[in-house]
Amino acid sequence: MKVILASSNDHKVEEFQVLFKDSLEIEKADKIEVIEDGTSFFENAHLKAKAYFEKYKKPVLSDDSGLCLEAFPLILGIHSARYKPELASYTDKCIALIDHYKNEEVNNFNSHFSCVLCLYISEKEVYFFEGISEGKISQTLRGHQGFGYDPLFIPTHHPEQKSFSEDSEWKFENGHRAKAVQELKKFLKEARLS
Ligand code: ITT
Repeated sequence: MKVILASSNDHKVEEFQVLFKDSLEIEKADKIEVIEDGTSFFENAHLKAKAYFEKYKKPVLSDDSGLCLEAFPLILGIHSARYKPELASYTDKCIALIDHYKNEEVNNFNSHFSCVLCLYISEKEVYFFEGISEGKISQTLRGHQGFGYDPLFIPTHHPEQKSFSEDSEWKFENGHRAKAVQELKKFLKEARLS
């Protein structure tokens, strides 16, 4: 099956191209500005997929994702892309987050990444798949691979406790996006759509 990827984040596109190597054919589309005012990753993934479907009238795959902090549930989560817009780079945003933990004297570094995919085949065929990575927020920036908040995130199950940015290969195979994609692939196989 061929799907339009409803994302303007090149890093996500790159992960999807690897993850769907032998199942879905991913087509990039011109960016559509979507107001992500849903109250969950599911609602925002749905809003993005619907907007692209209405324009292109073809099956669409969207991704809404983010980093959820146990100690500060309102800071990132579904707002992850909009944290401190005055800071130009994700390096600066990550440093600001580390400082936030220090300033608030909070030692609960538990967190998780969530990724929700929405496969919008038609108005009546809309499916969701979720993947979660559990981990901790690092107190220093670690590594140079990946994107976004990867340098801050140490996944619980990494055998050497490397951050996503120190081992993006591990992330590609075991991360939240990979898990959501596995669910989607299972669905495609069962529905004989792959
Ligand atoms: P699209 O909506 O066009 O797909 P976006 O970057 O705006 O692109 P989101 O609305 O889903 O995507 O924002 C999620 C933000 O959370 C994203 O910009 C990153 O900063 C962060 N994020 C999501 N997944 C991540 C990952 O795997 N690693 C690091 N940061 C991630």
